[in-house]
Amino acid sequence: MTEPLDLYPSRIGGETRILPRKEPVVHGPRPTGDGPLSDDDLEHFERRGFLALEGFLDAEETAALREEATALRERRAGSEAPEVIIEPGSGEVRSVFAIHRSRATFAALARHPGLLGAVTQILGEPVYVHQSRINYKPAFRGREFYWHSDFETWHVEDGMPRMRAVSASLNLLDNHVHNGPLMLVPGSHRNFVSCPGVTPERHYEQSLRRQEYGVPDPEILEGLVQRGGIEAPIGPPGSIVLFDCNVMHGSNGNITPWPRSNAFLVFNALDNALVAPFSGQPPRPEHIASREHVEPLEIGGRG
Ligand code: 6CS
Ligand code: FE
Repeated sequence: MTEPLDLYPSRIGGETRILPRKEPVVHGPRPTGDGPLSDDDLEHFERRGFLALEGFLDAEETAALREEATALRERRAGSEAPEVIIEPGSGEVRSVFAIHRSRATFAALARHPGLLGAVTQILGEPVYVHQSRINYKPAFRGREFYWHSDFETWHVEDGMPRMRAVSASLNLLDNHVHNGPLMLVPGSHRNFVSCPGVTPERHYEQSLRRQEYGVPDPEILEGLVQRGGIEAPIGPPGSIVLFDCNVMHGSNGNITPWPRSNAFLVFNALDNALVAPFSGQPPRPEHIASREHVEPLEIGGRG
């Protein structure tokens, strides 16, 4: 069988390069048929690479997820489980992965009519969960997530062929200007930043704590920000940000008394399922990148 073509070579030992995006951003039909997103919403997502929706979930729905996330962190504190990522420099829980598989409430969230409906409008075909996690960004000790494109990592380290995935970041607690909200560079999704260097073996054991490979050079980042600026969609619990897999984003550390805990679900188009990692290295574990659990999601269903 011929090797799938690497449409976005990165970390192949060369210099940083900027490559044009080869895929549409919104794949679904326009004018849109039925679905939670309006044509304006889809145009906004297409132009900027993300869409912030306040009050996406009501207080009761959000409280149930927040309680689940709190209980999960308390149960997992000090855990050696591979799904649990500990903050560098402290014993605090930084992230817990694969929550859509371990917790029924988050499995249901992946099938929430408003969320799955919106993602399906954007991707234009059945989707499955590529990755899920809670980033707790704990009070006082929540460390930063340096600038990166998720797709660059998912392409190189997970073998995601094309830019046909969407992330949803749900605020479980208040995201405000002080406690390290998600920052995105509008319009940065239109170009692929091919990164220098070569991926170290088992890179995820380091990168999920502090990412040093697959990050743009300062000059590149400066250019992207000069063109698009930086936006940090703040909002109360229940707010959600849908963002394209290739939009440049990151978040600052949190030294405030207020944790910034967000749940992330990553939806990948079924026909964009993972192939062999383009890094040539062994695939990352299932709890970081779904290879076996790729059942297409049905609204409200079990699928
Ligand atoms: O490597 C990954 O898949 C993870 N890394 C970051 C910084 N964002 C996406 C994802 O959680
Ligand atoms: Fe990310």
